Amino acid sequence: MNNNSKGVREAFYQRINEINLFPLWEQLHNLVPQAPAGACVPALWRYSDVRPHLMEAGELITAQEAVRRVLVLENPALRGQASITSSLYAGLQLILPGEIAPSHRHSQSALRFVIEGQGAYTAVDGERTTMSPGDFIITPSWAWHDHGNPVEAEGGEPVVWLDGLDIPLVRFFDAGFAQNCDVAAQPLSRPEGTSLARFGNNMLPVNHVPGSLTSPIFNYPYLRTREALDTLLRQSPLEPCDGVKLRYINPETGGSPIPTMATFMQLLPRGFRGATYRSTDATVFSVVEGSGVVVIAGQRLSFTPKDTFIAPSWSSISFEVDEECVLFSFSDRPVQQALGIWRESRDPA
Ligand code: 1HN
Repeated sequence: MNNNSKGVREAFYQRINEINLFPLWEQLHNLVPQAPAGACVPALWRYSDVRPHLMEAGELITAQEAVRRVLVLENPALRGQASITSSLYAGLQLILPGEIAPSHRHSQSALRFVIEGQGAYTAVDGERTTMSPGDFIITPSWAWHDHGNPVEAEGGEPVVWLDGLDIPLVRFFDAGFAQNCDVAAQPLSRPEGTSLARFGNNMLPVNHVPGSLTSPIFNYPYLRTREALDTLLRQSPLEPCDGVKLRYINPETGGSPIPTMATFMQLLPRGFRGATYRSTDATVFSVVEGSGVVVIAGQRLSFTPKDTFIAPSWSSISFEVDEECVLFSFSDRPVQQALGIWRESRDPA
């Protein structure tokens, strides 16, 4: 037997394994794949499947006891990791009339995309905003935040939103901290609407000094977004893959509203047959309006309003819809762009 026979090598590998070493040459192709080859797979959660379980959770535990009453959407290929993609977390959160989800803060940034119900609020750093379906709401890193659903004269209704957090990313860096507030509902220091008036009209207060990486707007109301898409649909050419698609911005920088997550809203017109797109940022979609089919890595997935689905990194994605559809989406794009590794490609229509 010579030095490079299989048995000799295996014996060598076993010996070095004892002291936590392995030979790179056996793994090089996996460590540096020719194209993204993550574990994350395409998946779709029908809201009609999830909602009964979420409402049952509402009978099992209060928001106060749970702190956050959430059913986590876990990628089928990443079970046990609280991850919808390798870098992102998503869950559906329920708050019932009369409940408070107590105030806390953490290094992880969060976004809320309101799915169902009226009358709940979220409070961030001393200001409340009322949540309506389709609103995109931000909780910056290390900002105190609590949620509530005050009982109205009519009794109120359950409110559900999609949470998106950068939990796996922060975990990767082992950089997470968290703290509970002494009071369930944080004290308020500004009337509702202050942030939007100050920062949400393509203007900034004249003496404003930017002090954070996160957008100073913390509720981007659906009504405004929807109106912009509707106008553009009637007045502008369609993009072959995306239809009409806008990205949300931090008005101080023009960059993403949250440093770790980009967010988008797009409108697909009636009868749209989209061209194929791919990008290195695995993307979570939430269906706001309309039903249709999304083809992800060759898999045809039918969607209806309030469903959530994901397109993994570098998987092909295209849309086929008969009725007008509106889709919210988010991804880790700004992180990849900051690192210079983000790529996209658009097939010719
Ligand atoms: C969190 O703070 C919220 O504030 C939701 O609503 C989900 C998941 C993990 C850690 C913190 C919220 C969360 C979370």
